[in-house]
Amino acid sequence: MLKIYHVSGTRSVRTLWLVKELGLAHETVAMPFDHAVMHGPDYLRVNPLGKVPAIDDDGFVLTESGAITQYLLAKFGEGRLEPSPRPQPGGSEHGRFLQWLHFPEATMMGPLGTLVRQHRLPEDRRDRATVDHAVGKAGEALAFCDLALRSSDHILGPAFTAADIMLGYSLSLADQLGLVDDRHPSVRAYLARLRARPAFGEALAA
Ligand SMILES: N[C@@H](CCC(=O)N[C@@H](CS)C(=O)NCC(=O)O)C(=O)O
Repeated sequence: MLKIYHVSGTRSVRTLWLVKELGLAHETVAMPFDHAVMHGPDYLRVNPLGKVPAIDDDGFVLTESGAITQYLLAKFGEGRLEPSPRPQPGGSEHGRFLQWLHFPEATMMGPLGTLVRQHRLPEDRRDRATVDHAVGKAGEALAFCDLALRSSDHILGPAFTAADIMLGYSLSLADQLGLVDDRHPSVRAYLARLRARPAFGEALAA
């Protein structure tokens, strides 16, 4: 049975959302967002970095939400949640799919993570220059997404794909941080479309 190590509200939402969209049988191993648990001996045996998500697929352990997404699609997807026709590795459609699978983690989550950490600090301990820089970088990423979403319902066209799962989690976090506003009408409409998907709601509630 595919095991998914999950902490509510974190990047493991992406993995739960994906398996729910694909209808894959799985067991969710839920943990609290507690350093003592995530960096305790039991979980460090699964992921020596103490981070989620991690999956255990019949003894094969894999980390990194983007890699997990590609692995599960390749193993169980049969072309579902990929652009159609299924893009050939080495072709431009595949390249564009990879760009939008990885941009959300590689470019967006850095500044968003900085802002989450700064917001957790008492106001007098926040570093204004760090916050301003992260808000600026997140703003650039949001403007890029808004432009890309102006002409289509989903990030790669009319159809929902796994790239929307990777991106939707990051944009939802940006929204929680108050960064999505009137400058991002296409992102707002896109988030409303994604939030209407039962699998996203279930993953967020888990
Ligand atoms: N690039 C990794 C990042 C994983 C990550 O940083 N996860 C956070 C939760 S959103 C975490 O486990 N933090 C706990 C820690 O670093 O101790 C991925 O996409 O899976």
